Amino acid sequence: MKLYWAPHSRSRTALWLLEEAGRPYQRELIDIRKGQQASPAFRAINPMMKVPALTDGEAMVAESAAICAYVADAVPEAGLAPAIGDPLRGRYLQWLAFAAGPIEAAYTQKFTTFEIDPMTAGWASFERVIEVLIRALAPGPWMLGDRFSAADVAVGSALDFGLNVVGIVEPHPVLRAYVERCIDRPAWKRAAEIDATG
Ligand SMILES: N[C@@H](CCC(=O)N[C@@H](CS)C(=O)NCC(=O)O)C(=O)O
Repeated sequence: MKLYWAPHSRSRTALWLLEEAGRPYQRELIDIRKGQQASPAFRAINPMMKVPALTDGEAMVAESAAICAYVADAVPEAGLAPAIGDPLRGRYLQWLAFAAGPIEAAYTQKFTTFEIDPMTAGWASFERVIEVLIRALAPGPWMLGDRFSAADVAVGSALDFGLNVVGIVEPHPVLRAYVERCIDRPAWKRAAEIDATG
């Protein structure tokens, strides 16, 4: 597998997942500050011209949550995804999609402060998204209870960003403790080191 990435970007989520998976992978830097995401070669991999993106032989996948799902399924021995048929698979897919959809949209609403009827907005509201996460994480330690999964990589990355990077999420004790558990994982630390040093 090869990860196309840029430091200090959403690539961190994919890096963390690949480090959790533990299978050797290659990295190719796409310098988004120099516009390399617009090259024809990279556009063929991700027409959105955004990192991260991943190739695996002839397979191509972009979007952080999809990369999490792809790698978790590709490396089953890492135990990052409940198997098809496992009842936990439902909530697992839900939280992966929740990171990509409602959390991203809620953050955008918070940044830009636009008003929208919660019944119309697919994410309802920033407040409801955060409340749902607090309730889901209260039993802990992970989104699926005792079981760590790729959904934690997607949700944990988003919550770290909201709490620690931009500070738009209030430091509720449940959320803070969850992010601390994420940050404490060896794979997180390796990803952070790669992100910092290239
Ligand atoms: N929905 C995408 C968003 C990826 C994204 O926005 N990447 C940013 C960096 S954080 C990027 O590549 N920006 C470069 C550009 O838009 O030119 C995902 O979750 O992977």
